This record gives sequence, structure tokens and C-alpha cells, in this order.
Amino acid sequence: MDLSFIIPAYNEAARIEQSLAQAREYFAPQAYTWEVVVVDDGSSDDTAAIVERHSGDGIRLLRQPHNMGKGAAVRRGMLEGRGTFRIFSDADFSTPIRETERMLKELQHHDVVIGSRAIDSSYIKKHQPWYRETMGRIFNLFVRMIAVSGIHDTQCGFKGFTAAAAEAVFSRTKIDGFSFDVEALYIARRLGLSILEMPVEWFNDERSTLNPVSDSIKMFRELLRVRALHRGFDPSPRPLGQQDKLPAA
Ligand SMILES: Nc1nc2c(ncn2[C@@H]2O[C@H](COP(=O)(O)OP(=O)(O)O)[C@@H](O)[C@H]2O)c(=O)[nH]1
Ligand SMILES: [Mg+2]
Repeated sequence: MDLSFIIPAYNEAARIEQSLAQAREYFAPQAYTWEVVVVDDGSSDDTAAIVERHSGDGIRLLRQPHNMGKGAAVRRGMLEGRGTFRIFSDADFSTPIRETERMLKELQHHDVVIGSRAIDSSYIKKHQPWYRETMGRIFNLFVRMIAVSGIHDTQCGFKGFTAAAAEAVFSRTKIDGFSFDVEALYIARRLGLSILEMPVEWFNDERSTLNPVSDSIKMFRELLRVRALHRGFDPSPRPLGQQDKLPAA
């Protein structure tokens, strides 16, 4: 399997069907092998049922036992994905799926490639509301001071990893919420992996599952924990994940 395309989904009944259709249309003609892994995060709406209906032929559904957070959902998809390359994307495809092509190219040369909205604003075709952009800038300023220097947008929901990088990073992440991106990059740095911040197109979907107040507070709390969580950092190899085991004969 060449590519696992992972979609964390929490109460996405209104958007997921269209995204799955786009994914199918985009991946069907590709020369590589692929799977789309939707991780339903204990949605209280019909998300799981909708994905179930579309599953098969490359689309599969993983279900979290209850709502655990985007970080936990992405970790699960990254570790259960079988692809040589593993990309995760927000369910609303604010970064269009066609950016997969450039990301896969860059993943030939880097362990981790992260989509970015902060390098070149000409890529932003539809902006987030001004307060979300401002909050994002402030958050990223703190990220650079506290956890990972030199990266301008850690929060874009479109990132890719080689299988080895995905294994090494997501077997170590502990943050279940929205600051997991920062933690993942922090770990990647400590492991000495190469990280490329790549500008990607962004067509913001104004429907948001984030609460600008309560989720921001949670994200700051998580951010402050990143270093402490990895104080006794151990860079030695981890036990092999499921996908590294030989398939049963
Ligand atoms: N797993 C999980 N994913 C979530 C949660 N909240 C949002 N998401 C997912 O995170 C992604 C980004 O959410 P979105 O509402 O588009 O946020 P925004 O575009 O940053 O305002 C989507 O794929 C959501 O389904 C949650 O509590 N758990
Ligand atoms: Mg969105």
C-alpha cells in the first residue's frame, strides 16, 4: 500500500459524504495504491453510518469508543494505516485533496511535510475569520517560543509522514486534543527527522467544530505540557506497531 489518507471526523455528517466522493474521484485514476481511513471520533450524529455506507473499495472506517479528541483520532489512523506514506486531512478538505500530489513528491525527500498557511498568503483562497487567524498567529508565536522554533503554522489540518516517521512520532504522542500537531512536531524534531513546511492552498469552510474560547484554552494548556510530557525522552526504537508485523500466513 503506497498511501494512507487519514480523515479524523467528529460530527461530520454534513460534510463527510462530499469529501469521500472527492477522495474517490481523486484517487481512482492514480497509479499508486491507496486507502482512505476515516476515524470516527465518537460522533453523536450519523458520521459513522454514512462512512460505513461508503466503505469498501479503498475506504475504511475506524471507530473510537467515545469522543477522545482529534489528536487521539489522528494517532489511531496514523498507526493503523498501512501506507508507505500517511497523510491526514481535516474532513472538510479546506486544503484541497489535489495537494496530495505535491505532498507525496516532497515526502520523497523529507520525513515529515506539513501544510502551511503562513508562508505564502497567495495560497489562501478563502481566509479563516479574522479572529481565528489572529488567534492562530498568537498560538503559533507561543509554539515557537515554547515548543518548536522555526515553524510558522503548526495547526494546518494537512500533514504527511513517511511510514517510519508516522510510527516513530505517533507511538510517542500523548496529547489527545488539538495541540497534538505541536507535540508531533516537537517529537519529530527530537528524533532528528527532517520537516518541511510547505505552503498549501486553503479554502476555509466556515462551519467549524472548534469553540474559539474553550478550545483555545484547552490548546494552550496542552501546549504548556508538551515539554514536560517528554522530559525523559527516549529516542530508541519503539516496539513494532501492528502494521510492521508479518501478515498472517
Ligand atoms: N477526532 C476529533 N476530531 C475533531 C474534533 N473536533 C473536530 N475534529 C476534526 O478536526 C478537523 C478540523 O475541524 P474543523 O471543524 O474543520 O475546524 P476548523 O476548520 O479548524 O475550524 C475536522 O476533521 C473535524 O472533524 C474532536 O473532538 N475530535
Ligand atoms: Mg475546517
